[in-house]
Amino acid sequence: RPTTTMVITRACGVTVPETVARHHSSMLGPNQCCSAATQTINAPISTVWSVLRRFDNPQAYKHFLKSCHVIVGDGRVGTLREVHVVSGLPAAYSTERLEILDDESHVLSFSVIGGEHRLNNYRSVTTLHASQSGTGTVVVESYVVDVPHGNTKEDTCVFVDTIVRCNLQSLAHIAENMVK
Ligand code: A9S
Repeated sequence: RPTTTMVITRACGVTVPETVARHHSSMLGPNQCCSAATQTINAPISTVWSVLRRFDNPQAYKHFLKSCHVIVGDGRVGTLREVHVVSGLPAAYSTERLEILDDESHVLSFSVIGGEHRLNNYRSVTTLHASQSGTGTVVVESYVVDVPHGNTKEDTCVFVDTIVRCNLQSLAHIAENMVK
């Protein structure tokens, strides 16, 4: 009986272990787009996870957010938060629901359920993996979102990819500073 099943599958443009691939694959509607980003971090999974898992404190690493208030819930699945956005973005606030929080597999997912912005039905999944060297972390974040009226899939992915990449770079800096 094999002890490891590290089968690698492509999901939404990135290669991830089969154990989490299903989380990164979702059905796309006709007017939706999806993409994914990865980030290597020189810090253990436990350190990265300790920052990522805090659904009540996304502004710790998401610099486009200026505040977050939990509306209902205690940080488990179903918790709702309202995040307010810094000025300069085509958005004011967003209401978001925690969909998955798996402390064993290191999977977090949230969906956007309302607010004042253009990213309707946004849903992302973030998973953590051991890096090749074994001492670091690889983060994979994929998302699906409706293409806003008047925009193309390409425009939408460029906009969202920019935000996601900024967030992952910031997560890397914070986690790396925690282990220095
Ligand atoms: O928060 C995330 O993890 C990712 C994204 C893409 C968040 C986007 C955002 O919060 C803004 C930053 C405000 C940009 C939403 C929901 C809409 C925006 O227009």
